[in-house]
Amino acid sequence: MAPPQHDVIVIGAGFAGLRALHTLRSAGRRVAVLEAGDGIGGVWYFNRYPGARCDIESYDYSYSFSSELEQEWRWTQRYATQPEILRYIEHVADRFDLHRDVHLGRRVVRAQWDEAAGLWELTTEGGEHWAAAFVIWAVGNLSTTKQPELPGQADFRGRILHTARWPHADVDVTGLRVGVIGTGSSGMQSIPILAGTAAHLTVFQRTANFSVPAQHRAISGAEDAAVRADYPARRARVLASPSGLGFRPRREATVEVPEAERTAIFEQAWDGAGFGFGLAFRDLLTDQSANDLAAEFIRDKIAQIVTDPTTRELLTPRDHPFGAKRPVVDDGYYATFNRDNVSLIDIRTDPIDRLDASGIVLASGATHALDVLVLATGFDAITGSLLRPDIVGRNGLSLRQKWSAGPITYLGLGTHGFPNMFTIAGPGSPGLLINVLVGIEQHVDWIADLLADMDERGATRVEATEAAERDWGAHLLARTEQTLYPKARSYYMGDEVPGKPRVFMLYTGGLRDYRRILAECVADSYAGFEFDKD
Ligand code: NA7
Repeated sequence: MAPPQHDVIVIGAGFAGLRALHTLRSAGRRVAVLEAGDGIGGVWYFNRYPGARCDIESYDYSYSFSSELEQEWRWTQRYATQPEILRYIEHVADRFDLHRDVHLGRRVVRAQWDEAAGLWELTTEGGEHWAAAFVIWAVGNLSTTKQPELPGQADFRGRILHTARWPHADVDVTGLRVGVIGTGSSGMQSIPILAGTAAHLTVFQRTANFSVPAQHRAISGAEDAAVRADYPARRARVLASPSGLGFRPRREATVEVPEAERTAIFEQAWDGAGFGFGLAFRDLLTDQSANDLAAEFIRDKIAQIVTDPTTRELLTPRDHPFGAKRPVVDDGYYATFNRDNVSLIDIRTDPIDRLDASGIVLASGATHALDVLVLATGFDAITGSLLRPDIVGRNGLSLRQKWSAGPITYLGLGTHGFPNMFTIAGPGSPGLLINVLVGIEQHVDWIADLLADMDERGATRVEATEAAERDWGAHLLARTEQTLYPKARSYYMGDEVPGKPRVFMLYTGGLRDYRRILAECVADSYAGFEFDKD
């Protein structure tokens, strides 16, 4: 076989893959990015549904590696919309000449480690072969979409759209009867907008979810200038914060704060913190009584907003702790249910039985006629896009086999039996529990440093040890047990896909602790990784 033309193949051209390309190429490595989609941007390329926005503030959900980039890009909204984020990604790709190494329309279906050659051999859906010594999976936590089992889809005369595969051309629902299944972020963000033009909107809800107001606003010129002047300090605050959002929770235990003061703190967070509401106090996700107080505060807010008593009760989350399932940051979600053209259907008590020619038929036999059905049903999260391709490591071990009872990693970066393979912001790392942009940049820099260290050692192979990943797994579990996360059915726990192992897949210790752990690993000469030359 001819020698490979690349040192590193990166899978995925979203924020993670593009950052990996830029950083590793700048370090002199030959890098190719293989992307399944027809454009760059990952989730921001695919999730074009109305109302799609980031719920982390724009300045913090942006690359930090270039002060020139920071200074030249002008964010216009506190929470950037999907089109604005995609424009930013395109700008970065142009600015750093990334397109030439990104190969679109290449879905990797197989990756096989060749022990003798010390290479990963990759096969795409189209039958192309690629090879490199290192492979980096930058495939995202929320990229393999979940299509619910809906018998009768072929009979339905209307249109079916998935929020994460939204058409590029505008979808006009003016005067149409629209149904939405799913009330996670995608559903809750799109529902108020669809309600504005649809003749009637019917929301099919399985689980009532907690949501806090986004408080969207445009960024003024003065505010922008102030942020630009303070960028390094802002980045430092982000890195020092537990979730990469730039602010620290209050230190007191929630229950110890007198009621009036506590309510004032929750009010302030409700009015301005957006996603940071969950950090109003440090113990909201670790102490049930603290969580009950936050949950009750939100339930009261819902009661104040929603006028119809039956709808209000259905919208009120009561079956899981606040934040244990990903809460939403919305713009007018609850108030949307006061509109005459919006109705809420509880499919927990009366599940969807099938589609027929005119719409949805429930188990009770009730029917809902629709012209458009929107599936906001989410993803096979965190591991979905890593287990979809057939990844085969040393001695023919497949990743699907190895992870059959849940993902096993060391630091969320490597896994034993799969040499020279890394995952970015994936299982075993803080992943989606922190500002994922920060997690991505941290991982890419860490991998780049590791490869440089290998050059110095004269090593060509690196692999996590079995002992290190066993210890990391035990640590992940111990940290998770200190939290309320296991009390909810959520995609963090694998509950979103029937049959998926029920195990919490991310590191719950927060950004600061995770950064310390990665730094200690480096300081200890990459303890827990084995090299072919030490
Ligand atoms: P989510 O948050 O996983 O939400 C999916 C929603 O769809 C949720 O309400 C689900 O109900 C519902 N769902 C999923 N499958 C079904 C079926 N089969 N029947 C009925 N209802 C169903 O995905 P999103 O796209 O909204 O958001 C993903 C992330 O993007 C979000 O967390 C942010 O990080 C940004 P359930 O709660 O499972 O009962």
